[in-house]
Amino acid sequence: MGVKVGIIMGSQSDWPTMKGAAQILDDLGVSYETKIVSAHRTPDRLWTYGKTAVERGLQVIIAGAGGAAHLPGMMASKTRVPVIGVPVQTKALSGVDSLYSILQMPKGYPVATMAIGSAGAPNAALLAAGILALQDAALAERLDTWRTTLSDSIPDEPQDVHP
Ligand code: RP5
Repeated sequence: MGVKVGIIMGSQSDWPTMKGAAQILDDLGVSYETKIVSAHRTPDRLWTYGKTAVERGLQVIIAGAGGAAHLPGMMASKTRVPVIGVPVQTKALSGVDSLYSILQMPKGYPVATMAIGSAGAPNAALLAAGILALQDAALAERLDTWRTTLSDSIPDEPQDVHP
C-alpha cells in the first residue's frame, strides 16, 4: 500500500521547517513521502501531484511554503484530498506574509492553516494523524499515548533555569 500523507514544500529552504512534520509522522508510524513542489517554479509538478493524489491513495497533504505561499491553496484547488498548510517563517515579513497567503482562501477550497513555522509543521502532522486515526485504531492508540506523554512531561511548577 502507498503512502498516506504527502509532505510537500515550495523549496529546499522549507525543509528545516517541514522536517518537524516528518519527525512527528516517524514517531507515530505514519507512512509519508516528501517532495519539493513549487507553485511558481514547478507549476506542472504541482498540477500532476494534485491530479494524481486521489488515485495514489494520499489521504492528507501537508503543504509548507513561505512568502507568496500559493502552494497549499493551489493544491487544495486541484484535489479534494484535505490540505493542511504550514506558513514558513520568512526573513522579510516573519511569516505573516506566508500566513495570510495560505489562510485567506476563497469559499469552496479550504486549507487547514497552522501556526507559522516551528509549531505549525509538527501540528500539521498531528492533525493529519488525528484524521487518519479516525479509521485506524492502532494509530489512535499511538496518538493518545503521544499526547499523554507530552502532557505528563509538563511540570506542575516553574523552576529556575541556570544557563
Ligand atoms: C517559496 O519561496 C518557498 O516555499 C520558500 O519558502 C520561499 C523562498 O524560497 P527560496 O528562494 O529559498 O528557494 O516558494
